[in-house]
Amino acid sequence: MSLGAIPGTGPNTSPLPVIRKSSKKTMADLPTGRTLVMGILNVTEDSFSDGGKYLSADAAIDQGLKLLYSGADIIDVGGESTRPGATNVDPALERERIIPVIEALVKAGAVISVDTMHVSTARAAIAAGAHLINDVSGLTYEPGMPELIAETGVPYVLMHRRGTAQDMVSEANYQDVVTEVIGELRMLRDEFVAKGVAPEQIIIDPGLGFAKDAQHNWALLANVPAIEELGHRVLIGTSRKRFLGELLAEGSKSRAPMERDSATAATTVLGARDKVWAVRVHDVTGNRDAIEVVQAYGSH
Ligand code: PMM
Repeated sequence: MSLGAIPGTGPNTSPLPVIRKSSKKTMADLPTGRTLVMGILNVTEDSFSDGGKYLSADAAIDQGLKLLYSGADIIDVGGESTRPGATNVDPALERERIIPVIEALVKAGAVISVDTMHVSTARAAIAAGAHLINDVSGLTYEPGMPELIAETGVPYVLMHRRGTAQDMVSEANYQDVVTEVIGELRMLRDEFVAKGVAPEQIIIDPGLGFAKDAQHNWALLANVPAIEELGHRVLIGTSRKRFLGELLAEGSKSRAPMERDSATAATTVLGARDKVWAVRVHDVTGNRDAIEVVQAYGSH
């Protein structure tokens, strides 16, 4: 999509696309009657599905606007890949990648979530106008994160993960994945609340694919209502993940990430029927459509 064709954008007279100010949105402006769609914007070199595509601010802002105009309720901007084996990104480089993108998209009227594990990046992102922090670090969260979330009052996605990107695959050992993940999420939630975070700020995510194999993911997806019993909004992220590629494999050949969107939309239907707060997805249009179907079905 050329930027000139997007309403509210002007000619590219500076190194970044020119975006006219649109009315700023807040979390309170988001719809409440349906599952929300969080569109994924990875400003990274190596994310498994879209790594390297949006590494320049220009390309990232363009893609963010596309997500916005396709109907994303929230745009999740990340500057560090979280896939198994990914190398850590210096928080200064992470900020350099994402802050101009956050500023531009906030100006364009987007609600912005920031996918970061770093307190310094989260602080800078909030100062740049980000509305919520999405932290995938789980049990290995950075010291100071609860205090920052308590101080700023922003919503916070508390996701389950054991270990780090480097060693989480070997941490996928559970006797009873649903009970253990819920227990660990409860413990983390209690730590955050003890440090001053209001329970209403916390959004829970079971962290599909993070220290979990395919069977663990399916078990968690089938038990979303039990996760909701923790008493928080729930976010799920299945989009184009490996367990869907394995499900649709032909022989030993996993289905390619870009060809997993229909299966992703099917998981969105399941989540929306369980009334999850939001789904984190690459294909905004397809998943918004899937949610519309659930809404229509539920109204009869
Ligand atoms: N998955 C990825 C990255 N961030 N955040 C949350 N809250 N939940 C997830 O499941 C999640 C996440 C990995 O996917 P990507 O590399 O396509 O962004």
